[in-house]
Amino acid sequence: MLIRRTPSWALPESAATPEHVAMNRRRFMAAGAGLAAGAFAAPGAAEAGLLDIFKSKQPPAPEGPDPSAGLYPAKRNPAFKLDRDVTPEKINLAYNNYYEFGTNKWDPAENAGALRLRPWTVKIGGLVETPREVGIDDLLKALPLEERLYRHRCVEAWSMALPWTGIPMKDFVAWAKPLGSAKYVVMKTFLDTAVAPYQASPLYEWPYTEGLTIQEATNELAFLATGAYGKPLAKQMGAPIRLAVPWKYGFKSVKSIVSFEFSEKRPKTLWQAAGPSEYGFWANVNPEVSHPRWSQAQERVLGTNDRRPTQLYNGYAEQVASLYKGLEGEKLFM
Ligand SMILES: Nc1nc2c(c(=O)[nH]1)N[C@H]1C(S)=C(S)[C@@H](COP(=O)(O)O)O[C@H]1N2
Ligand SMILES: [Mo]
Repeated sequence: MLIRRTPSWALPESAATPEHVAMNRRRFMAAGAGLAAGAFAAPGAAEAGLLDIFKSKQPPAPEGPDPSAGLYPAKRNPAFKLDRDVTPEKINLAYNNYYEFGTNKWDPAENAGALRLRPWTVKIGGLVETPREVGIDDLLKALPLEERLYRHRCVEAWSMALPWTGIPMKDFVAWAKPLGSAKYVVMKTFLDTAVAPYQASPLYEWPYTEGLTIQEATNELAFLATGAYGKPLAKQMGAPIRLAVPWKYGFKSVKSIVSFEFSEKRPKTLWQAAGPSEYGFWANVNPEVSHPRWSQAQERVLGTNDRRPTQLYNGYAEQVASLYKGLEGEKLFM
């Protein structure tokens, strides 16, 4: 029998069940009768079954060296400073939310090896001057990389701090040339159940979908991370390109992006579809607005025994608060 040693920093506050998923388990039970007869006995069984299929069919794909490795480390932009230590890399590599590869924090590190990073094509479409498809290496050549130190605050009330490398999103948006009518940029993760078995799970509307307003996407903080800790991103962290919007709860920072679509319409995100009473479009960090099932007043700082007070907009109010003037009627903090 396999006994997993869980390091102390990985212990969640209350339960072993990832907090995102608890509500979905209930939803699953409620919906259970309507599902394909006998396909899944219970969520636990569904998850175990998906993992078994995955493990028998998908040995980690062998890949050559990352062709973008020479771009790292990139020059650090000194404008972005931390009020705490950087979280050790080994923690960031071992404690992940990437539900395509499983719902336990250690699942993505074990399972994301099946993801193939080349060729990787990014589609840019919708309300743009010229829709196009670009290979990740051409994108990395077209737009200069820089390193930034950012905090990261998950809606589950844990936090990290890390050195991302990537493309300021406002540079990317300028390069994509959206039309004046575009109000949102919608981002999606790849969809391939052969690689990511949990995308066969009926609990969520795949692929993982997120969005920002154009004003948010062109704010100086919005960042498209292609690396971390001075090298290309690890698969479990969302290689080869993921969003980093540190003033919002972590679920906004969509991983392994394959499409950017500029739109007049606000998208329905995966988490909004899964739990509309718990997860919204804006998801700005606010210690005074509790999640329906837990407080957001404090956060566990991974890799330490610290518990810190959470800050409004995760400490980035100076850069982003003005984005929300006139939107006070919206649910900005869920
Ligand atoms: N495609 C995809 N992107 C995702 C997620 C996910 O499950 N799938 N989880 C989100 C959540 S809840 C968090 S906290 C961060 C975690 O990023 P990290 O594992 O690099 O810390 O990724 C976000 N992006
Ligand atoms: Mo999260």
